[in-house]
Amino acid sequence: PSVIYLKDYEVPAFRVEQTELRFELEEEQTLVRSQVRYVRNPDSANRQHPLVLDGHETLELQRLSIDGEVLSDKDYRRSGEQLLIPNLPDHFTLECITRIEPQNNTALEGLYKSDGMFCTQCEAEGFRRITFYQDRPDVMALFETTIVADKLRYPVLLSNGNMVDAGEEDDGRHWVKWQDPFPKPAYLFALVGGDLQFIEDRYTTSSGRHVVLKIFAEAKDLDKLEYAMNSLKHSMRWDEQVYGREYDLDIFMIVAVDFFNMGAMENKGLNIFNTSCVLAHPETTVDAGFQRVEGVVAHEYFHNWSGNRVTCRDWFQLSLKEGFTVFRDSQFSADMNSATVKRIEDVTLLRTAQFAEDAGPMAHPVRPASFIEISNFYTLTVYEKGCEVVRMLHTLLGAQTFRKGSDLYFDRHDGQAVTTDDFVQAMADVSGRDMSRFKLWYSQSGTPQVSVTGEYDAQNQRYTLHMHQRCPATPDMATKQPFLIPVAVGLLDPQGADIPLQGGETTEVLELIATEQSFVFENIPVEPIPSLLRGFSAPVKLKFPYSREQLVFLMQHDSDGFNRWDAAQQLAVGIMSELIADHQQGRELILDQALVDAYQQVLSDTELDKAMVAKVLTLPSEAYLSELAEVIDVDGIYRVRRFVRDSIANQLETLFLRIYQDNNSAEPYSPDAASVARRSLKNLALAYLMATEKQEYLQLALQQYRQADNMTDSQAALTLIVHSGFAQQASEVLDDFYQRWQNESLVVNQWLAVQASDPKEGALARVQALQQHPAYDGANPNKIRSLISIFCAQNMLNFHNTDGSGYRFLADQIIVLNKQNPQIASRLLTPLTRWKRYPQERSALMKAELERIRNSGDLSRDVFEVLSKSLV
Ligand code: DPP
Ligand code: ZN
Repeated sequence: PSVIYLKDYEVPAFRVEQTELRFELEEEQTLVRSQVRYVRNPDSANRQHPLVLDGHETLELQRLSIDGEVLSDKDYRRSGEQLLIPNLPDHFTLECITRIEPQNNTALEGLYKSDGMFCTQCEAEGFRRITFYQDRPDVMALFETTIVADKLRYPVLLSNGNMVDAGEEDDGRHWVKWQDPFPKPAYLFALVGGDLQFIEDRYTTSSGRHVVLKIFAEAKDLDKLEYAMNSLKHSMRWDEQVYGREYDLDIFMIVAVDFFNMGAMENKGLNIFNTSCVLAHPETTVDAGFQRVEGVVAHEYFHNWSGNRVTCRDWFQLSLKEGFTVFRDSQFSADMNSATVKRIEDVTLLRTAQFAEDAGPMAHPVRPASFIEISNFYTLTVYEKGCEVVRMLHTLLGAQTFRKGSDLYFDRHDGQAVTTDDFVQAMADVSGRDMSRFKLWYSQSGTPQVSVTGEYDAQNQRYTLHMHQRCPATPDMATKQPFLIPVAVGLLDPQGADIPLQGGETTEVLELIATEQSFVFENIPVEPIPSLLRGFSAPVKLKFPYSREQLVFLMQHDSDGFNRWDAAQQLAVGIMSELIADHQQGRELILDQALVDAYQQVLSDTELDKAMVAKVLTLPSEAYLSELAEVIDVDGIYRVRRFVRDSIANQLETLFLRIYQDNNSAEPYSPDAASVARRSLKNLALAYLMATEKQEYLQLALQQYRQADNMTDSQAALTLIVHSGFAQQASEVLDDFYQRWQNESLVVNQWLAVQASDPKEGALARVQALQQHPAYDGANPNKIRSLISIFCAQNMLNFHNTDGSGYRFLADQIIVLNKQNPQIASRLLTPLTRWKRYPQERSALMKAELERIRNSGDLSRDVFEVLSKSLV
């Protein structure tokens, strides 16, 4: 497989004026006829250039004609994934008929079948599995799509834009024609054909356009669509109010499908969603699921402007739409719920998973410089770090100027395919700032590290912060230039109040641009305690030599909610890291009372937001501790985390019981922020109580399991019981849960996940047995994720079993999936790619499995790329 470089970008030799598609959907085959009007691109350097079309090897070419004249196979050349047609006039219409087999498409890219319905996924390069086309985002065209299918089996036939015509044929088939008035690249094309039901609503935009909203699903899921509909309406209003962006068609549709590689897809006017990101009902969906639906519905809707109206020039620019859109959806979710909690959740994901990506073999900049398979770059770096980069622009420019910049960006580039440079240029133009140093965030990989020290000069009432930045080498880039790092800072006096800074503000955004830099604060009457990187103002690792007392002080007093939580994290991480070292040295583990006291204070503070209390009292995860470790000590991390959890549980037992009882309300379920907060605190208390392993708390958990009127409470209890040492009860509730929910596919996924993450010995055998269970389907990505990915990512002790069985198991799965669904296979590889972070014994076993996959035969581009980078 060859490497594709950003530096080699060339404009397409031809542009497309119009794309007409006709699909005949049948059981054994689908015939696709495309009629495309091409014009030679005056911007293309070479006027003799052939037309280069992309087409996957699975395409069976039946007919090719130009302006009505059929081409013979001497008139074109098919090589690999490309079809080249030389000697073309400047204007012509190419007709192409291909035969494809969606029913046998297990990769779930292009046109495929999910549970008997036809659907598509064309981003990034799926359209080439439908017909021969310039499958690149800078080729934008008007699409007209006719779909023909059996009326009884496929009563609903959908595509992008507006439905303009429909009819019936004599043979029981019917047809529908759709027209999309907005030019778009092929990756935004979508088609759906199936026996679907829908709910319908209406929305009037701020300028008075009436929009019909429809959400489609299988009949059995019709009662789970209301929350997504409300989220959609909230998103539409929010985008008008916050970004001045209105919807632009008369209809907006969402379709829920069960077999889907990603979360959802923003196809113009016809979003296609993984059921897991759209279905929600109190009885079957946990709180986090509701929030995910709200966030993903918003994300895909927001893409209508940041992605569709203004799209990417090439796939290196993916973060142009993804980073910006993740930023927009995170602002939306913050507005709809608790901003601080949302920030904590986003930063937790970034610090555990994105920082690990930056420290691993697949490290890449937000705008990668090269790739072998673009599907491998739908990453935490492009999405979450890309979001942080946009957030830094927002922080540096302020909300108002940022909005001017986004307005300019949308106005200037509406209908175009552009680059991240164009985005930053709009921000530079409205602010008058030179953004060249800032742009290093797009081109340099790795997580910058910032060390800070403070110096107080009492005589001159002057406080100085000395900062130093460095960015470790990554496999793709040895040396880095200093970044522009916005560090939001506040200074606390000994009573915990913010000291007013220059201009009367209590938070100042310092701009660290050099390797070493000092920042001076004048008129500081007492030695302050600094609150650094407030709101996590930059995606960096920041170190300041706080004492434990100072961290406790910040936990109690910092006016920045995020930093209060972060102080608790730093305190716990510091204590746990020491304990891990003790464990390695065979010393007795003794928990620093400071942590218990701090937790007790937080639990007793009735003023605090419950969601915050639950976040503060959640110990750093095994994954986060692993990311922070130089060499990952699997057993040490696991044992120490257990020890700390159990010690806290035993010491604060009465307090946890009171918290549990106080928050165990009998009110009917509601997914609003306050109720979510109450349940999260209650279930956290139950988790600590269960850690004591006392019978009475098992009874409490069983009671909650039986009486819960919602999935959040019943699943929390289920997980605690199954993961506890009470084997008898664990197997009873597992059976009961399955009996009750076996017809709800998404709930069954939870049932699989609870077992896959059970840390008790023998987990691998249980996972392997579940693969044979009727509830499992090895072709469905959601099932694979719930069982295999959860086992490998969240069952540390069992996956990393020193006999190598976990690694061997994963490699076996990848070898099968490599042929069946390369995108999923490649994602599953992630835990093994981190082999260099583990001690010799484990790392050798992991590496051997990577090598075994490499030698297993034909590798997909997806798996090949990740393997070859990991085995360097
Ligand atoms: N469907 C993916 C997303 O919305 C890729 N565009 O992020
Ligand atoms: Zn997206």
